[in-house]
Amino acid sequence: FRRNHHSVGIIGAPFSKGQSRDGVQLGPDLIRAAGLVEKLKGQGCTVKDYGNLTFEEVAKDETTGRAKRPRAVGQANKQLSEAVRKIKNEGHACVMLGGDHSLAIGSIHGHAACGTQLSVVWVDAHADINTPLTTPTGNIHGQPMSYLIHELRSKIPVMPNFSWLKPCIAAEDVVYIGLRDVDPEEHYILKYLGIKTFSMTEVDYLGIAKVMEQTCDHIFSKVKKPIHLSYDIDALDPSLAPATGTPVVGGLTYREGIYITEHICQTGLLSAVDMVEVNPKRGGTDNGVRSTVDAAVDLLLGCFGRVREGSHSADYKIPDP
Ligand code: 4U7
Ligand code: MN
Ligand code: MN
Ligand code: MN
Repeated sequence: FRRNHHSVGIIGAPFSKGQSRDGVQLGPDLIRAAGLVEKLKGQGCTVKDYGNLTFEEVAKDETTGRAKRPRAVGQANKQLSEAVRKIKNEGHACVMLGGDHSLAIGSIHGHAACGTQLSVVWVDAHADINTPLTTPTGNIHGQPMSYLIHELRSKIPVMPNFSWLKPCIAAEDVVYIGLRDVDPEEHYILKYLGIKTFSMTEVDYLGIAKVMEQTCDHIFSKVKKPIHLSYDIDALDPSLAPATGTPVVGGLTYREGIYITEHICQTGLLSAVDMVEVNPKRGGTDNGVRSTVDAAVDLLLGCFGRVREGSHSADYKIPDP
């Protein structure tokens, strides 16, 4: 028996200032235009679309430490945190459509603000755990985890528009899947905190089924906590999802990517999902953009009950002639 009555709340965050490439702010509307809401309803979900957040221009947003545009990123994430908290309090599984991955700061913070301790499953080519002092690029989309993890609290400088943010995730409650482009400083942090990681090497060695089994063993080893799935589309191989700002060769196949969502859905504990880093101004061709956006939609459908074997409603009967 499959629980297919997901109630889903969608929030769009057309924000791009966590990195420097134009276009990623178009993600939410593009993913909607590919039929996300209708397709979720078509598989039996109840859906409430909360629309897009609007972000104001921030003047004189100078770099602090090495982090670029901290005021804009801090302000946008504060707004997002409040929106996600509201959607969770209204009883929905929250889908956050980005936008760049700096938005995980507000999305995870707002999710955690509902009180319970969370597990985070981070699917990405990158670890996004640079601190504002280790970042090689200054882009905050490569840093969100460092602001969220309790154990890194003393390593984060004071930043403008970040005073609302308190760390809310324990290092032992995080699992990474799909890593293949990790900076040396990030690698040190991952080892230092003992964070569970499945790089593409482990995906190759174990296969995605064992990776997901071990992911769940890890996050359920103590109590069963709600899951926050943060899905960066660049986890997928660029042959499949080229329309993204920081593609890295050697990524997840479509089937591996979907399997992750099916498995997480089956736990019954999926509570919020981020779908980020879709950028239609990258990726070259129309086909490249379409394949990226379609993959993003399919991953979200997998999160909320779609199974490849097919399904039917409980009261279906074969018509008699
Ligand atoms: B994404 C990078 F240096 N690590 O910090 C950085 F390689 O959200 C890339 O995962 C970050 O796409 C990529 O800028 C951020 C870089
Ligand atoms: Mn990435
Ligand atoms: Mn990312
Ligand atoms: Mn990226």
